[in-house]
Amino acid sequence: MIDLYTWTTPNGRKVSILLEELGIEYKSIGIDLSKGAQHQPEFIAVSPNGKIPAVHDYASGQSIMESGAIMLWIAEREGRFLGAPEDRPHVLEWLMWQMSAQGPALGRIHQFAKYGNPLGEPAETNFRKEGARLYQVLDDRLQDRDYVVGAGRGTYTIVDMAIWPWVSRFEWHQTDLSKYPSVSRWYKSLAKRPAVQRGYDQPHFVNEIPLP
Ligand SMILES: N[C@@H](CCC(=O)N[C@@H](CS)C(=O)NCC(=O)O)C(=O)O
Repeated sequence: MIDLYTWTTPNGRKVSILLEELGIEYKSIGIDLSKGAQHQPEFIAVSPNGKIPAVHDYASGQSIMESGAIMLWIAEREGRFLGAPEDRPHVLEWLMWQMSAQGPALGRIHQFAKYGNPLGEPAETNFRKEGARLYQVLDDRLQDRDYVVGAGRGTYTIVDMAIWPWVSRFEWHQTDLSKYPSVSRWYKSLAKRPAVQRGYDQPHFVNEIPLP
């Protein structure tokens, strides 16, 4: 049994999608970011950085924060969604790409494009350019594959589960997915997975998965 501390955001949904795909028993605990629940001492005890997602695992008695670390840890323990052994370097490289580049870059665009907190020029233009560049990197990678990592057309791994929830915010970062046909194909295909749909609705339903 796992407690998942989460909210209706891309980083939280990465982990709920993995738990749903694995069919592991878990309980979603909503940390309402708009009410400052992430700063409460009881949450900081689980997630010292004060951000969701975090999990507490009853089997080992351990708590862990940081979505990428949580995904690797759980997938390794279950021995699933990591691809073949030879895919390991690429699971790591694309997971780190998501954590260090795609997520933070798109999150910065949300600040001015969705929340209306102006960053001014040239910062806004530069952030938009970087977002577009990262979409193109992903589109190139997916051109002749169904999943980001793995031989041939690829294998469904935690990498897809980590990247997908950020793409699902394409309207927030004002990205026209038709400019990235391979990303669009991959995104729509994953959106049909029942586990992705259930994971998207954690810790509660907000909206249907947006489709381009
Ligand atoms: N690198 C962290 C980022 C986590 C993160 O930024 N979480 C956001 C929600 S998506 C959050 O908790 N924000 C609350 C705050 O910044 O106060 C991860 O991937 O887990």
